[in-house]
Amino acid sequence: MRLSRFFLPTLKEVPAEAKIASHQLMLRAGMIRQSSAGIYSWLPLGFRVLKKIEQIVREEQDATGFQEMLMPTIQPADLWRESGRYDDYGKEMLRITDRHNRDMLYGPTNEELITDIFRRSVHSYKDLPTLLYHIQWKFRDEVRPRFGIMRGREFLMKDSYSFDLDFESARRSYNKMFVAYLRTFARMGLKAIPMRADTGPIGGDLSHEFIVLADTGESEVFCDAALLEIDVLAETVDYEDDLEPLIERWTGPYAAVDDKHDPADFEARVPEDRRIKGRGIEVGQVFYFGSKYSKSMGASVAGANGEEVDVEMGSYGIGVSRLVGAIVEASHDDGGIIWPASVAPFDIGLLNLKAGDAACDKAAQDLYESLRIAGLDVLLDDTSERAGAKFATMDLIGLPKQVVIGPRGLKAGVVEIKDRATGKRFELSPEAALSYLTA
Ligand code: P5A
Repeated sequence: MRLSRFFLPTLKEVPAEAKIASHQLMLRAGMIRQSSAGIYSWLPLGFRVLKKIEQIVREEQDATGFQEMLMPTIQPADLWRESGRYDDYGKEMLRITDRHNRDMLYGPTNEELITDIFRRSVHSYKDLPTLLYHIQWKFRDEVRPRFGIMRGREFLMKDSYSFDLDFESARRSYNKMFVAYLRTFARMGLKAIPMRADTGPIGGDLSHEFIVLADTGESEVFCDAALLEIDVLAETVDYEDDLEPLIERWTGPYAAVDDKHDPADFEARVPEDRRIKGRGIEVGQVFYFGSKYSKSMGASVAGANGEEVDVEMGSYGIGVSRLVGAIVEASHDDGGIIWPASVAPFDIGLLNLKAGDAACDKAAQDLYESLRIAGLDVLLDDTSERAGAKFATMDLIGLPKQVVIGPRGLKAGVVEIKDRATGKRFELSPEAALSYLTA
């Protein structure tokens, strides 16, 4: 992509309405624009990151045996009357009346809709477990939408649902998802801490929130530093044998607690030099709620002996759009965003410091083509801005690697490579730069 044609409306000033770094940087980097309170448009740079995150989430769901589908944003109120949540949900639910005067709503979550699909199609224990998910926009009329897309009213969620025959297999589904979440966040360069949680309006009696440490986060977390040392991506998980010990490591003696639980207990069991107390952002939450919805909505199957059994359910959410903000919050400096490579909107920013100069244009064009042929996503700054402005923009939008091509370097036969995260710079010949970047 050429920067001269890329829609990237960056801002020089820090927007006054943005109180935290991620919101400021996402506005300044031309990633999002507010359309009304808590409702945002995703501009091309932001949309690229959102899609990258969504894809990582999708891959880990698929690998865990959940199947992707797509449910609508608009739901009939009657289903929510069946579960009893239509009145419970209160003002947070956006209620809509269609032209036939039917009560509809913009879904804040999908337990009712998925249970309706399930009960109409699955009738035998032989079809369990049924494991489904979708990635769809939700609407919650939050009292205080704030921090940009972090607490929006419209937001993108991945929500999964499991239907099992009994408690044991339902717990297995829960545990599998638990590990999938650890892997998902680790792939985005995040250390997410699972914490026992209240179930709120979703209901049920077992729940964990996944919290990313950040000073501006809304949740309080106490955790053992030993948890952050575990490398979940290096763990090989054989679901049958390794799941329980792995879960035990995260939820057992090292487990995090929040202020609703017992900080004294935390101090009793975690040595002082390993105590992490801080704030964090909730990027996901998992729930086991047994037969809460299956009972009220009549989702049962015939068991092995022919008796009708209410199915055991769980639901599992990830804030896909919130994750964009959480990653920026966790990874930035004074110059701007520092994208982990796995979610970066482009792999490489290629700066032509003297667009219009024949040698610079040719060197930039050649390297651009070669990198693209090697499968890398490159943003080529071919504009005639001054060098200082080009550097500032590249730092702001945070691409992991920068390659700088200028007339002086070219005379010496080199280009400069800069690593955005470490700030380290070094020079290489264009050919060596190509092999370095494609290695
Ligand atoms: C689990 C999936 C649920 O709704 N039902 C289906 C369950 N859980 S949840 O915790 O309420 O939401 C899941 C994740 O969505 C993100 N989230 C938000 N993101 C941005 N703005 C909001 N207003 C918002 N509300 C929830 C969070 O990451 C949450 O963990």
